[in-house]
Amino acid sequence: MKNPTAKDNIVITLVDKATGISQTQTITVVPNAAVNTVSLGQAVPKKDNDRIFKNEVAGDKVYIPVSLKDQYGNEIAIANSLIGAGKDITIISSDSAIVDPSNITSMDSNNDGVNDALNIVTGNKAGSVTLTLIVNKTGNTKSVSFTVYDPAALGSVSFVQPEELFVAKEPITVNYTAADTFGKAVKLANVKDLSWFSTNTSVVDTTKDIAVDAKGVLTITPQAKGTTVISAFLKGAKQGEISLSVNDAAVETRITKVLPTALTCFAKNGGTYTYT
Ligand SMILES: [Ca+2]
Repeated sequence: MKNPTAKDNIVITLVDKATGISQTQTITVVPNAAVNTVSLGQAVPKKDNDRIFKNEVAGDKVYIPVSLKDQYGNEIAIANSLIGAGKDITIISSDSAIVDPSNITSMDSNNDGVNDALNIVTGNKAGSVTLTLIVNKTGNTKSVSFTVYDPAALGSVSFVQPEELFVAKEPITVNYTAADTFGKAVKLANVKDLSWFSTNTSVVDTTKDIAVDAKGVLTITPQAKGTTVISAFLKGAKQGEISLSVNDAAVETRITKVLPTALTCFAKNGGTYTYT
C-alpha cells in the first residue's frame, strides 16, 4: 500500500520459511502526534525572589510551567519549534509592554534535560498581565495572570532619638528602622536615600555632616556648639527628626609640670594618680 492515510488498516503477515509458522498483525494508520491540549502552572519568580519585577532577562529564569499533550494523551515537551507565529501554539499577551510574547522561549526549569516551561522576559513596565496559549489545531486555550512589580526601593525610615551627651566634632550614631516598599526590613544604603534638613547648619550641615557607612550605620557629626533639629524626608514625606543639643568640643589637657609638693597615689588596679 502506497501513502496510507489515517484509519487505513495495514495487514502484515510474517512467515518463517523453515517451519511455515506464520503470524499476522493488523496495524491501523493514525495521524501524527500533534499538540492537542495545553496546561499552565503559576508564574515562578527568579530564584530567591518573592515577586516578578520589570526588566527580568531570560537568564533570570522567570518561568511558567507548561504541559502539552498530543491527541493520544501523551506528553509532548515544549520546544521553541512549537511556539510562535505559524506554529502549533500561539501566545497572546494582554500587554506586550509588560511581557512581549515574541520574547518567550521554552526552557528546562529543573535541568533534567526535558523542557517543561516558558521562559518569561519582562519589559520596562509594571502591572498585571495575562498570557494566553492557543493550540491552533484544536482551539484549546489556557491563560495565566501575574503581576510584574517595580523593583524594591526604600519605603520608610524611623529614627531613635539618641540620648547621649553630644559634643562638637564627635560622631553620633543614630539608630533607626527602615523598610523597603514591600515592608521588608532594610538598612540605608546611602545617605542620599533621604533628603535631610537642619534648622541650624552651623551645628550640622546636612551636606557634609551626615553619613551612612557600608554596613548602613547612620552617623551625624556636629561641627559646633548649639542646637539643631534634623529632619529626614523620603519622596517628599517626612520620616522623622532628630534633636541635637551640642556642647563645645572637649579640650585636650596634659600635665606640664609636677610640683615637689605633689601627692602621688598608687591605685589598687595599678594606676598612678598625682595631685598637687
Ligand atoms: Ca525539565
